[in-house]
Amino acid sequence: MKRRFSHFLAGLAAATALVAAPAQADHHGPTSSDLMNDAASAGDVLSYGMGPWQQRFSGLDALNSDNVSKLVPVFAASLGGEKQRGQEAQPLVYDGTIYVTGSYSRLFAFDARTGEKKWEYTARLPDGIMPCCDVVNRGAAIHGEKIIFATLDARLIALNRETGKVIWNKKTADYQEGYSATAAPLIVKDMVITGNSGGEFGVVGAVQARNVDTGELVWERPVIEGHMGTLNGAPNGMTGKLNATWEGDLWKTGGGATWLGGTYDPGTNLLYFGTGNPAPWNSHLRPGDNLYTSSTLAIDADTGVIKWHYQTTPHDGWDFDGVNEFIPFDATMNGKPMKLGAKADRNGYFYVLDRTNGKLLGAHKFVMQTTWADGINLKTGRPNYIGEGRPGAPNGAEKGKVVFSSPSFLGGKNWMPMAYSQDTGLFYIPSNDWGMDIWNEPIAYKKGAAYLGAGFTIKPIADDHIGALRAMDPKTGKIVWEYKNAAPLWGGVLTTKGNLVFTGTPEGYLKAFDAKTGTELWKFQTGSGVVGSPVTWEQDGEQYVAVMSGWGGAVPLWGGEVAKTFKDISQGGMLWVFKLPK
Ligand SMILES: [Ca+2]
Ligand SMILES: [Ca+2]
Repeated sequence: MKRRFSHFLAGLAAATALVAAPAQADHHGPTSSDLMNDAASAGDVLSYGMGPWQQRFSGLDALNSDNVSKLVPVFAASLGGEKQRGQEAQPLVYDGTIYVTGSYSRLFAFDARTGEKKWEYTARLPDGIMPCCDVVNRGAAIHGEKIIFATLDARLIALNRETGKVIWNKKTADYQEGYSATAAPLIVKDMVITGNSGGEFGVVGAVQARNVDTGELVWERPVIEGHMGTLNGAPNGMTGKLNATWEGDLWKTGGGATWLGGTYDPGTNLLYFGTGNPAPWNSHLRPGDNLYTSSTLAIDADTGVIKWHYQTTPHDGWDFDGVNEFIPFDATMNGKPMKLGAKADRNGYFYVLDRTNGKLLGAHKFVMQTTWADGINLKTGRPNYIGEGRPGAPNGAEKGKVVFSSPSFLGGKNWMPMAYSQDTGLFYIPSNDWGMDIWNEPIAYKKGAAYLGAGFTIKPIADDHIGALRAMDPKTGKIVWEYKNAAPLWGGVLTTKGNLVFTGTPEGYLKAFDAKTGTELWKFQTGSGVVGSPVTWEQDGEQYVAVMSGWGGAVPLWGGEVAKTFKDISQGGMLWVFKLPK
């Protein structure tokens, strides 16, 4: 009853919550309808992104811009061992327990009041795993008595959330072909929905829906045209049209990894998944738009059928990928209330679409520089490409013409999720200003080997910053405020009704900003770089904030000159929890 009582305390959607949660829910754990209600239930954090829209907005305001300067730690809990590296997870909070995934495919349960460890699960990983961009994991999903997470060898594992014992353990793809998995699963209608990683190895991006109780496959939708989908074990139609935008057999190793997972809109019953780069990176080897890479796909949650697509970077030649999260929001545009969705793409543009049909309504640059395109044509939906911005074709064994490109392939924004405030109507985008020298090389596909056909060196483009947290007005495309950070930002964002925006920095700080003005109001040094996503909830009548600390991710591995500048940041692996003093 405690959890439901907190609905009343928060004064949020109390009636809906009582109807949605059956009497036995407290005993067995959250139901699918509890998960749909996660944004309104202030006493827990049940899902990645805090609700199916993943706006990362909390209606709590006990902690606010007037008192956040007094915020202090309650406890810190170590993930221990020698396994550190990037800690990109978002914590979940339910029934007095904080669940957090760690690097190297680990899952921990901590007492939410004391920080004491309840249990720990470490997946046994084979030697040959091929994660491109650090041994990270971004979070788990709760359903009933289960907690579910993906592992670096491309498996999904469901554990009993009280004991940490395995309930089911399923292979989703073959890690020896280059598949891996790092995203938090999404639970919709008693199905666990996941994407896959491995776009640098010529895998085929796909979305899978599995029965949450058994782990059995319900449907699968490959995202590269020519491949067949399945539903309940039977063929369910080809994705796109064979060879329409791919030549020959290239679609068989076409990439498009759906490595970040997706969002869900109960109103339209659509899943929104971003798809990654076409493979190989060398675009001269694969003429055409290469659908559906570097796109947002709207997928029917019941059948896995693609309802619409919008491709942000047709014929991607820079690993701009396009996997970034698509966040549903409702707003009035041109005098009309509309069902919208927004995406801050790695290519440096912020897109606003009609989420019912994929129609492009706005596209705005959110970074300092885009050398590859001079705007997006709102009529055709296509970028105005700058010809000299594309790296040249190799000449025989010689590498092609080197071009300077901005953003770098690590993106105007990478995996780290933005937040949307229903109060300010602004998106808070964790972005980066940087470029790269990039060139193409010959390459042939070889199973389980890197399939790039390109080389690169990442470089700064500004004297005073790489990272920039930007408040974007989705109606006008105006940057309302920005906070500049020396190191590249690589952590998620949280915003609250208390007029607050939280995010972490590689320099080790968790910071709080005024949501309207961007004034920095509070910071705390966590001892290692913060690349996780903060959350907030209400517990025992007080508002808590939690975040993971632990520097890593793609920047230290692939960041070139930028990585050298920040090589002295200490590693870590710590859950930090904060509240106001009594
Ligand atoms: Ca909640
Ligand atoms: Ca990629």
